[in-house]
Amino acid sequence: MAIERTLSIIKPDATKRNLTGKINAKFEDAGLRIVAQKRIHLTKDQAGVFYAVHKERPFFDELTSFMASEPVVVQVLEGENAIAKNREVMGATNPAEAAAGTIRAEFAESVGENSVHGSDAPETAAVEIAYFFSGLELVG
Ligand code: RTP
Ligand code: MG
Repeated sequence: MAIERTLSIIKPDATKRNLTGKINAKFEDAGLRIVAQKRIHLTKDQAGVFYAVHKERPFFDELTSFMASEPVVVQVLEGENAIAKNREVMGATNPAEAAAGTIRAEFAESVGENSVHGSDAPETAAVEIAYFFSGLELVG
C-alpha cells in the first residue's frame, strides 16, 4: 500500500468549540501522522478559491462565509492509504449519515458545519496541499 499525503482542514465550527485536540487524536489513533499544521483565518475569497469546484452549487456562498467565520487549522496527514483512511475517519458529509465513532458523527453540527475537510483524490490532495504549504513546511 502506498504512503500518501492528504490535506485536512479542521473547520470553524470545530475550532470554535476547542475540538482540535480531540479531532487530531482521531487521526493519530487511525495511524495518520500530522506532518504539517497551522492555524489560519481564511478570507471569504481565499475560501472561495479553495472550494472553487463548488462555485455553482447553491450552498457556495454559505460555505465560503462559514469557512471565513472563525480560524481553521489546516494540516497535512501522512500514512498508508491516507486519503481514503482520512475520509473514513471523517465520516459522511451529512453527520446524520456518518458512521458511529467518526469525527462527523461525534462532532459535526450540520451538513454544512461538519467539522472537517479532507481531500478526495491524489490529484486534489496535491493541489490542496500546495495551496496552503510549501515543501519546506512538510516534515515527514
Ligand atoms: P469536504 O470537501 O469539506 O471534505 O466535504 P465532502 O467532500 O464530504 O463534501 P463536498 O460534497 O465536497 O462538500 C463540501 C462542503 O460543502 C458543504 N456542504 N453544504 N448545505 C449543503 O447542502 C451542503 N452540502 C455540502 C459541507 O461543508 C461540505 O463538507
Ligand atoms: Mg469534498
